[in-house]
Amino acid sequence: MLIKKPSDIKPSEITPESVYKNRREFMLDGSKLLLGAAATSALPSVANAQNGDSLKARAPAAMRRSPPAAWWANKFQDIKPAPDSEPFFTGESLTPYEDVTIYNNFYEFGMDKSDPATRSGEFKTDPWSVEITGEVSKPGTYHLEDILKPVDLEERIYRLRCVEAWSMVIPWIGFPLADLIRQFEPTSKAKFVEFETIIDADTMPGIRSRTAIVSWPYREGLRMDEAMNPLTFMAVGLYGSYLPSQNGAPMRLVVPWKYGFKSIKSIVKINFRETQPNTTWNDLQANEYGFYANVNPAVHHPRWRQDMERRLPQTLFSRRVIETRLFNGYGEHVAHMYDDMDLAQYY
Ligand SMILES: Nc1nc2c(c(=O)[nH]1)N[C@H]1C(S)=C(S)[C@@H](COP(=O)(O)O)O[C@H]1N2
Ligand SMILES: [Mo]
Repeated sequence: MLIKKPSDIKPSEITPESVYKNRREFMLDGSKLLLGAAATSALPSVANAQNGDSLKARAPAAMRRSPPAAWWANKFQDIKPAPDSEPFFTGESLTPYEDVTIYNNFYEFGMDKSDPATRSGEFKTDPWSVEITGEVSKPGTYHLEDILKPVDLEERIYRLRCVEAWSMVIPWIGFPLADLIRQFEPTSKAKFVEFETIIDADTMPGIRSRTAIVSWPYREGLRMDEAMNPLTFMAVGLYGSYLPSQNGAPMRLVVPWKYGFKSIKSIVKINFRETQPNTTWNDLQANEYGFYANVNPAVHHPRWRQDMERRLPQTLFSRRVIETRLFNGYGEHVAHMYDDMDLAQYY
């Protein structure tokens, strides 16, 4: 996001024609994607999935993904479907599976939108452990299986708004971050939570790249009340099945009222601290990317309009540009956390 001047932004990021073309290219060259032929051939049924469909009705193609390890299959047998009211559901139509899993930002795999899908085939998500450190009574290194044991999986349909002015509607599978945090019993000194993404140079070509702009690991953070908010979600799946690598497998954060860069992927470390952590994009360019990063049409960004967004998918025939809402439309549930803050100063 950072180093691209407007003149560097690829047409694929701004024109509906190119978005459409990229999708066609993918469909014709599905072999490059490790999704496999089965998933590709079943895409149309998923692309037509509607918000009101049952979880199973949405899932057929995604369901053909094989689990990262055997124990995942059990965990995914019992998923509570999304309710039919806000904020855990939205009446807007879903962004098709193919767009959600091909148009990605995951710089560890490269900077082009299609890189995460085409270059993550070697990425290993099992075994996976998460290190819990800092202000908690139960620090340690935990297997993901053990972290997931006590949590109940549910589906949530959320809007995702990237600071680059595009947005999607995604049916996630996961559990509230609060359910994970409580397991480790934070102390009264825990005022912030810091997250880190894995660094695996062997399987992440973006990390080996000499032109990478991020100093790894990718880091993000939340204030404790934000982390405990019922909307803050840890996703381990989407469209009824296991999370594809390009979307942050095996476990990634989803904070629907903040710009997408807060929703850190493939988490291996969670640190509880008294002070506000440094975060990747804020370190790189503080005037463009704040720590809070609440979606806010009134806070200007030097390179992308923040009062409008392109809702994906777009085709040659429909360029869906809609108004961006304060807190991405979730204000009723989150605005109270910022009552005494100037949102223009703490952007
Ligand atoms: N580790 C890591 N997490 C990341 C990113 C990244 O480059 N690396 N990109 C962020 C950005 S800018 C966005 S918009 C979302 C995109 O999530 P998606 O590809 O699942 O739609 O992931 C976020 N999480
Ligand atoms: Mo983003």
